[in-house]
Amino acid sequence: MGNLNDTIAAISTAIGEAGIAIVRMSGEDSINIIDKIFVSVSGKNMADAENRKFLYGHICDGDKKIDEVLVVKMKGPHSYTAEDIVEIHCHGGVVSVKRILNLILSNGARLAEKGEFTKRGFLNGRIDLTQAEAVIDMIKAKTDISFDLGLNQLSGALSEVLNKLRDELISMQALIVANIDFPDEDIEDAAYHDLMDRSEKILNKMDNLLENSKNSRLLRDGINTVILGKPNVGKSSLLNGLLKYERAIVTDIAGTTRDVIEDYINLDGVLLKISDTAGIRETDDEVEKIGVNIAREKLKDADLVIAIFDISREFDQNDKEILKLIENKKHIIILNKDDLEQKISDEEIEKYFKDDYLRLSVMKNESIKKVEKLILDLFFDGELQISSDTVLSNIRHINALREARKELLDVKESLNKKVFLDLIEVDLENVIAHISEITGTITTEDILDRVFSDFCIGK
Ligand SMILES: Nc1nc2c(ncn2[C@@H]2O[C@H](COP(=O)(O)OP(=O)(O)OP(=O)(O)O)[C@@H](O)[C@H]2O)c(=O)[nH]1
Ligand SMILES: [Mg+2]
Repeated sequence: MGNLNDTIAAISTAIGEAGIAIVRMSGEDSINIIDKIFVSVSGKNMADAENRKFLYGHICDGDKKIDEVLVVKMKGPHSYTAEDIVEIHCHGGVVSVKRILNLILSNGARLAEKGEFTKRGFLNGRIDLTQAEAVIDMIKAKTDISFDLGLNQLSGALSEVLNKLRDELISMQALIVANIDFPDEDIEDAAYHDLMDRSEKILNKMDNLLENSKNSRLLRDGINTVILGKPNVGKSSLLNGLLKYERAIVTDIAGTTRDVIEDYINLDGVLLKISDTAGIRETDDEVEKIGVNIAREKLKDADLVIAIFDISREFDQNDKEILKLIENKKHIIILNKDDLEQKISDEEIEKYFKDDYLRLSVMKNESIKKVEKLILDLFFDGELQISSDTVLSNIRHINALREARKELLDVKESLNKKVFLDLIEVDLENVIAHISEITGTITTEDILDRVFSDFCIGK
């Protein structure tokens, strides 16, 4: 990604018809560039304009007026990127923004890459990496809860928790350094004891964070739900019922759904990312076969599987196969088509499903409500509070903290065995590195690329 000395520009609002749109620039040349292309009605230029106050006028290419605009500057370091920023508020729609952007680019700015404005905020030390990630989380949030998680993270709440952990680890390290090669064995013994105590306390904190992260990850990213069943059991009917509109085609022909159909459902504030799949059965039809394989693939990442069985048909090999597929997955079993004559015997129901099922007809509104309630109960015990200290929700953070925890367990083990302190110090350094990776105190181009490639251009 480009250096920090050049000036970047991008359209920051969504492209399309709208009341207004915003084009912005960041970098040391921003104000020079705007003064070449902006003519204010008051005659003032942007260099002399008051900080954070709009000037009204026109963007002009020589004598030609490009658009009527409002322009504001935000001098660094008190800006989003911590650099000089200029925003041009112009008419919405595609023509105006493109004309203005092109004019800016031909006057020396470079087109910003994805997330580059936020990345500059990070590289210039205004925010840490978790705060930068919070920005994209908020933009992509589909529920109030996931938005609030982002807002909380943006405030630096997570950074504070992690920095504290890091400080505690660093003070352990200081203690080690002070005691390496200490001739007095009693003092050395006390040091091992003290270090053991401290690592236990830190491990507890890590465990709490990881435990809380289970729900918050689901709240942030949504519960990945896959509907599974042999053909014609009512999978697409359930999807439509949950979505409250006819998203998928429903027919009485087995094998209607062939591709995976995905959509989002906001369940009382909880996001459900739901996939309706092709009915699973042995088939010679090549297209259907691909669909069946994709359905099996989908299962791997599922947080929840809703398996549907049709009680108006015989219980067969395909059904057994589906039961096997969901064995080790968090699941809900639906015995569907309760309004029709039952063909599965009571004995079979008892044998294969015990009492782990909902018996209903997905065509009925009240059934859909039952399914919704069961999903929420399964994940949140009916309680949908995110506790105020639940702040770890990003899978990158969770993985790094897991690594840190693993290394700290090794440290504890070594302390127990009274391994030489200088060796323990090396392991401790790794724990600290994993924590620093989360906030971005230590980072690599690779991590940054991954984080910012998720952004849109202009943010
Ligand atoms: N009587 C009755 N019919 C149902 C019920 N649920 C679904 N159906 C019907 O069963 C047929 C199949 O429904 P779909 O929702 O398309 O089933 P599917 O599992 O998605 O089928 P494939 O996509 O072919 O795998 C349709 O004719 C539905 O109207 C139910 O509870 N009762
Ligand atoms: Mg279907």
